[in-house]
Amino acid sequence: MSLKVLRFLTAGESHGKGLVAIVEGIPANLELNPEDINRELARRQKGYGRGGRMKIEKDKVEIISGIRFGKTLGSPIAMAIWNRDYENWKERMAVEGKAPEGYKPFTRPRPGHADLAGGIKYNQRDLRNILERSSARETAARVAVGAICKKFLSEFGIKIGSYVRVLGGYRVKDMPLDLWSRHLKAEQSEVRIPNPLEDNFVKAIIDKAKEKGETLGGIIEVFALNVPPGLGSHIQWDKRLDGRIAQALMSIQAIKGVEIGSGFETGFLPGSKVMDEIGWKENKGYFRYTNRLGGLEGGITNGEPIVVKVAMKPIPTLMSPLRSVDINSKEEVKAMKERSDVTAVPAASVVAEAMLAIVLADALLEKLGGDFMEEIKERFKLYMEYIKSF
Ligand code: EPS
Repeated sequence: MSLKVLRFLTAGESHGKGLVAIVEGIPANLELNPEDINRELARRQKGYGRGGRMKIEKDKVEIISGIRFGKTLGSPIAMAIWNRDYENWKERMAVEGKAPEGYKPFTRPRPGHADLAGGIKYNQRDLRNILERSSARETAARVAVGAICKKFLSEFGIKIGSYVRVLGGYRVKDMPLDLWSRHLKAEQSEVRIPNPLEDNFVKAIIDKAKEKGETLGGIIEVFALNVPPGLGSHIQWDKRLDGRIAQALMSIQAIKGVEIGSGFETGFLPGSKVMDEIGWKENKGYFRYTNRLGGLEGGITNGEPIVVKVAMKPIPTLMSPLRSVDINSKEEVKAMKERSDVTAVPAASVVAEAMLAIVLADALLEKLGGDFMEEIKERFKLYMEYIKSF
């Protein structure tokens, strides 16, 4: 399944020259400057429990095309994020020539990473050739694309946020806060949780895992506010927005579960405890008394916040490695280890925002059509008036 109006591709290896993204379909005359993108890239780099790499990188975007004098042109936007670490990998990642003297290919695949499956698929006996692209470093490029989509959505009052609910098996205490306040609190937290009192506790869990050579996963909640009803459609499987959101989020490295609204819990409840009753008020129009279905019914937005939970597995690179097999000798060995993160759940939270922003920008453009911001805004205004009168 792909996007309907927007298109984007990323390229780049983790320790190669850099990451590249091309996004097509962003309308003309959207105000955009590199700072809008760099802010998001910096957010992705944060998070307690990351390894040494984030001390090396200071991710900044270089815009190559599609923007002139601070406004989009409607043409493809090409972006590059250069890897600082490439300096240390130049010989080992060279485009031409041969591997340097003494270079040892990577032959001990890590369970849980793409190493072995990818090696078999692409006939690569140096599994680094798989690792380099499967690494979550690629998510920097997605965040750059997501930043543009967020900027586009903000022109229509649509806001996207996230926070961490579970990290390393610890369920953060539920806060009596609205979604946006949770997001704002998480922005202040090194582990992106909405309760600052628990920051040190969660950090201690990460420290302990690090001591043991372990890694940690978690559960993130990502949401979108002020999304108008009527995005997506019930009429065909690939038009359903819930499916499109799930696919986009599931495609993030290490994500193993996506749940919309109360998701799996709905299987344990009777219908009366699952459906969101409908109300209407003069100043508000239609509304729901609850939002258990996460803002989506029949694959269509219903005007309530879109709320999605995302489960991330622990990072597969373990400093106390698990059993594996050397692909040359076929002997039992311990899996390869190299610098990695203890947890990247807080960073994945920012990546999830980006992917949700991309899908929603696509769905809004699908709904409204148009090539430049002024006409799209006019159409949005008319559409919102129509909804009020319905
Ligand atoms: C990442 C960069 C990587 C890892 C991480 C994500 O850098 P390096 O491999 O040089 O340490 O920190 O990737 C993984 C955990 C993984 O399994 O691939 C980044 O920029 O987010």
